[in-house]
Amino acid sequence: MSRGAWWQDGVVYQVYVRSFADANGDGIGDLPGITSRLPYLTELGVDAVWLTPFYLSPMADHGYDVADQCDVDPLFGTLADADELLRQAHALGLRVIVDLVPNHSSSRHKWFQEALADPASAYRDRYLFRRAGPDGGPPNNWESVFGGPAWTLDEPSGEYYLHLFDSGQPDFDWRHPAVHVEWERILRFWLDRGVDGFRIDVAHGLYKQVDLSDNPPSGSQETTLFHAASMPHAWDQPEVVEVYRRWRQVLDEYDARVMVGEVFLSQLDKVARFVGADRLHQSFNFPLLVAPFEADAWRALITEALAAFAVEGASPTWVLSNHDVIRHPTRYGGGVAGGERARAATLTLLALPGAPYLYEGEELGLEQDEVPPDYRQDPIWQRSKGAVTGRDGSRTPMPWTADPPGYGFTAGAPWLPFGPQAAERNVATETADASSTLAFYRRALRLRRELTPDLGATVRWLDLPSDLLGFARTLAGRGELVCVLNATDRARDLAVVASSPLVTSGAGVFVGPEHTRIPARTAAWLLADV
Ligand code: TEU
Ligand code: CA
Repeated sequence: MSRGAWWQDGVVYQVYVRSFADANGDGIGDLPGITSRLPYLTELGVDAVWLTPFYLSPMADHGYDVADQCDVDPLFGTLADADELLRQAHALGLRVIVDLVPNHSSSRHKWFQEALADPASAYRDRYLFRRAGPDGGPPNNWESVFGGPAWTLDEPSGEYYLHLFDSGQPDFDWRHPAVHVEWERILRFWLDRGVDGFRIDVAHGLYKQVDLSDNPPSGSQETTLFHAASMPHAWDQPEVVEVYRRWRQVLDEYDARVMVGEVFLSQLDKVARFVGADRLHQSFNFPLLVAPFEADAWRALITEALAAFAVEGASPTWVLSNHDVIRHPTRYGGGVAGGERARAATLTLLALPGAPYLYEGEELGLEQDEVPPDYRQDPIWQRSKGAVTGRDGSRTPMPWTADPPGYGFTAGAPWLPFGPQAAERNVATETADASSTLAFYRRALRLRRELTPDLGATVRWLDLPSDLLGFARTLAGRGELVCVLNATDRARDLAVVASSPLVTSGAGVFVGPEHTRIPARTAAWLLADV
C-alpha cells in the first residue's frame, strides 16, 4: 500500500443527517445543525465526515430516494447551507464526503415523471419498464430488498417498472448513455463545490443482467444483509466497474478526492474487484457486521481483508456500525458486557492499517433503540407490513445533553423518539466523565492520529492461544505498537512483554515483567521495545 493520501488511513465519521442536530426546531436534523456541531467532531479527533443524502427527496427512504441530486431538500436546508458547511469544515481541517445514489432515483425525479407521462418519451428508456410476464404478473421473479416484488405496475401503459428497493425508487437503466452523462455532471457539480469525496450507495448495483431473466430459486443460506447472493442477475454485473473507471478519471482531475463504495457483497474477493488505482479508492468491508465477537473469526476476517484490499491505489476499511444495521454494542449482547466488547472491538480496528468508518453515536456507546411500532418509519417495516422491524432503531437522534425531551438535538419534537439510554449516554454527561465511552474514543483517536505517521504498513500476528488476538506494527524509532484483544469472558495472562499500556478499552490492564494481564472483553495498545 502506498502511503500519503489522507483517505488511506483517515478516520471517517458517518453523520445520519436526519438525526445529528436540528437547528430550526422542526425535529429533523439539518445542515445548519451539523455545521454548528463541527467543532465536536474535530475534538473527537476524526479526519472526515460522511453525510448521508440531503438532496431534494420525497423521503420514501429518508433521502435515498433522490428527486434532484444537485439540490438540497428544504427539510435539510439550502445549497448555501451546504456551501457554508463545507467552508466551516475545511476551516477546521475536516474533510467532507457526500453520498451519491446512482442505482435509482426517486419516482418524483423529473426524468421518471416524464417517463410516466408519456411511454414514448425519450426518458422512458432511462429506467427499466417492461411488459408483464406470461402470466400477466411482473416481468420476472425479482424481489425488492425491502420486501415484495421488485416491480410496480404503471397502470396507464400496462407496463411494470423495476425498483430493487422501494416503489418510490425506480432503478436507472445504466445501459442508456444519458445516464452516464448525467452522473458525470453530478460528480462535477459536487467536486466543483469542494466536496472531498463520495460514498456510493449500492455500488455493486447499477447494471442488471441484460435480459432481466429470473433469478435462480433462492436456496441461499446468506443473511438478508447480503441479498446480492440470492439475486445474481440483479447485482454485481461485469460492466459496473467500467463506470467507476470513468469516474476515477474525473476525480483524478481534482486533488485528493476519494470514492468509497457500498459494495454489499459477502465475499471480499468480489468486493476487491471494485477497488484500485483505476477504480474506487475504497469499498466498505462488511463481513465484520455479521461476525461473532471471537478472536478466531476476527483473525480470519482481518487477514482476509488485509489481503483482499492490498491493491495499489486502494486501502482497507473497517466498519462496525451504520444506519442499516443493528448497533454493535447490541449485536454483542448489550448492557455492560456488550459495551465492553464494543469498545474492545473499536480499539482493535483502530490499530489496523486502513480507514475506520465510525457511525454517529457509537462514540457514546449507544445501543440499538427500541422504537415503538407507532413511531416506526422505515420502508422495510412498512413494505413488510410489520413483519420486519426495520432500521429505525439505529437511526434515533443524537443525544447532546441529558435534558428531555429534545436532549439538545432539537427544541421541538424529535422525528424518532429518544430511548431511555439518552439520559446517561449523551455528549454532555460523557464529556464530564473520564471513564465514559466518549472519553475512551477521544483518547484512542488522539493517540491514533499521533502514531499513524510512524506506523508500519504491515501487521505481524503474535503467537497467542487461538481465543486471543494480538498483532504488532512497527513504530518508527520507538519499537512496536502491540494491540491485544481478549474477547473472552475471563481475565487472561499473555506472554507479551511491553511497557505500560498506551490506551485501553477498559480498566484493569496490568503489564508485568513477564506477562500482561488483560481483563475479560478488553483490548489494549502496548508499546514494545524490539
Ligand atoms: O443500502 C443498500 C443495502 O443493501 C441495504 O438496503 C441493506 O441491505 C439493508 O439496509 C439491510 O436491511 C443503501 C443504503 O445504505 C440504505 O439506507 C438504502 O435504503 C438503500 O441503499 C437504498 O438506497
Ligand atoms: Ca430541522
